[in-house]
Amino acid sequence: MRSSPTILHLDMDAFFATVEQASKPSLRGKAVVVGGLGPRGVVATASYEARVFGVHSAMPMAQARRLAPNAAYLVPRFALYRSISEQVMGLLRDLSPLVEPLSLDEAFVDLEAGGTAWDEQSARLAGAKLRADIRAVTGLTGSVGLAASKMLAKIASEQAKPDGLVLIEPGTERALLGPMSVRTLPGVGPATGDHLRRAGIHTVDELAEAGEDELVRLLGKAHGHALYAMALARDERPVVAEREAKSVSVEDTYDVDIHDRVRVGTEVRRLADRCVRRLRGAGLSGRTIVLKVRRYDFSTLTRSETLRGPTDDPAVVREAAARLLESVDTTGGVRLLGVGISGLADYTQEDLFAQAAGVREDTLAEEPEAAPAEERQAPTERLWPAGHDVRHAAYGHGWVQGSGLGRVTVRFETPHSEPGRVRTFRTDDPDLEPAEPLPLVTRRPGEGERAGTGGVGSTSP
Ligand code: TTP
Ligand code: MG
Ligand code: MG
Repeated sequence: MRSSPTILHLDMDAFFATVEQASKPSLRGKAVVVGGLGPRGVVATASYEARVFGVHSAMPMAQARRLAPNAAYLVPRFALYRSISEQVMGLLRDLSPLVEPLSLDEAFVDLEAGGTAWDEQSARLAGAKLRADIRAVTGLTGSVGLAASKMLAKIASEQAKPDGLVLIEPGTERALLGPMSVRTLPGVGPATGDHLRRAGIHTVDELAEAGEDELVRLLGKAHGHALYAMALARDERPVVAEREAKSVSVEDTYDVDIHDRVRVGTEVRRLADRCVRRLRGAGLSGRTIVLKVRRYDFSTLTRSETLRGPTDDPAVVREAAARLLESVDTTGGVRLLGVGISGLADYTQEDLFAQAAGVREDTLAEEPEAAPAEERQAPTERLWPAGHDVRHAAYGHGWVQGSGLGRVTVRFETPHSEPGRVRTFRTDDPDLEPAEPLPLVTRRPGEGERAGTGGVGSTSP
């Protein structure tokens, strides 16, 4: 392990919610919940003001509404979050060629590889400057962790939240980790956590005391071995610039061509399950399901279907692959079958719309064509998703605060205005139209550094 804290981990604070607060002055300092608003919607994230009431990511929306009835409830605007994410990742790439994004709002950076930092002082300076730059360019706050390994850098940024910077001095790692829950370590999810708890292991110190042999006995060779190393704060994983895998796929070649259509179907199901296992193993989900079929004459076909959101649900992948197979003629026999998933993402929870439409992991099958319930009831009524931007011919730019019963309520304000006032219109008002999000930061020449919007950083509890 390196001897200087030159691995940086950045994670934006309450990312989706902070973006919404930055674009909507009336929501700054207020409880904001972003997520799927359908009957089975879940919370994508909550502003720190809403977290005080116990609202958190992945919680059913209905429960969030009980806990924080007065919060603003908004539908995510992924395109906007993506464009801001690109700005942030651009700033990270200015620090080093070795930037490893983990999700829209999070990445590792190897500062040493970029020549940006080589010791504690230069690392701290680089981290502080990065936070200021992010603030100036996006108007948002992010938290920074600095340490000599990825594991500790990520733990540090968690401790720094919100709107802070924490540096873990090399040599202090074991003392810091010791009393923490085993769940702090990468790769320890709820299942492994339970397993360890039943063996009487709660803290990282207890993990280290159990010893490598015991952990291998409990968790298997690969996992036990890796976890023991983590417990001793040994983490040699390098920062990897690009995620190598743009897709995850599995395939099988058959010694004898398969002619039986039922058998082909069974094989495709098996491959779909294997592919999902691999996908989940990598902590990913994906949007596009690809079926590959090589026929008796070596002609190879691929068919793909793109879902509305990423999934890692075996039932959804199985069904999509089966649908794709329906469109392929296999009468002459097949010699190879493959199932792949591309359009990779870190969060299944991004699949909020599918969840709103009634898709649940492992229980229900995805119906990509099914419209949300509201749409089915009122096919002619225009949809005004809560939180999305609109423009009114007379009143200008605003956002949808709510809609229903043929009415839509709009708050007229922009990222740089005072909190605005609310007006209600008929949903078919010809003066009202959907609009693109406005930039969060306006830069005038020579004024780059004071371009932040000021109120946005008010996320401290
Ligand atoms: P996180 O970085 O995990 O959370 P956060 O940025 O909202 O809050 P924190 O200050 O604790 O970092 O996730 C980044 C974004 O990803 C989040 O704003 C919304 C989205 N997301 C989901 O859609 N579903 C989830 O389950 C999680 C955890 C996040
Ligand atoms: Mg975050
Ligand atoms: Mg994150």
